[in-house]
Amino acid sequence: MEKIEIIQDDIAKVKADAIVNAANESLLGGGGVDGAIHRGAGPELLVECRTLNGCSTGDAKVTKAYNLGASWVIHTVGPVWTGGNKNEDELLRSCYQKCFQRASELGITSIAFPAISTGAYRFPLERATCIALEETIAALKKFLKIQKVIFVCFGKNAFEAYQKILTEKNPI
Ligand code: AR6
Repeated sequence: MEKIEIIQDDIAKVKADAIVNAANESLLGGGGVDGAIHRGAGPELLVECRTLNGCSTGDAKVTKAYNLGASWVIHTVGPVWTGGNKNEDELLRSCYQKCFQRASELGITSIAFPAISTGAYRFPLERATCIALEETIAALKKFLKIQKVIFVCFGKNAFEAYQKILTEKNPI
């Protein structure tokens, strides 16, 4: 799976056609990835976000990326982890599916993801990473135009979890 790259960085610094934002349903900004993306993009991003009427959990909406090193931001809203009985797995799966669908509609070739829901929303990291990689492997078979998927990890823990699980899902 040479189309999948795992790096340790700040997602707001990554160059890709689209950067995925781990947003909330208001789409009006927040902390973590959302804060870094809004700071990096500049205030025009919030102006555009205000026109979108929010976003449901598990869905994804597109804006321009303004001052970021990307053409587009795909805002998705991950589920808040409340123990696993509130459809959290399927909602997180849906985030990745919708992001790839939007990427395909945009006709882009590269996309960078953060570890959606694993920060403020407390989704267990390894469980979320399995979902992220399963959906990515499926999407790369479906959307042949996408050449590069970059997972941007914040810290060594996430980086090592992604590397381990990618090797398990794709043993060669
Ligand atoms: N670059 C890459 N990864 C990051 C960065 C960064 N700059 N900052 C944090 N992470 P989170 P969520 C990692 O909380 O769990 C916001 O307030 C972080 O270590 O950004 O989906 C929104 O507005 C974690 O592994 O997103 C929502 O209200 C992962 O990115 C809420 O947080 C996601 O952490 C969404 O929570």
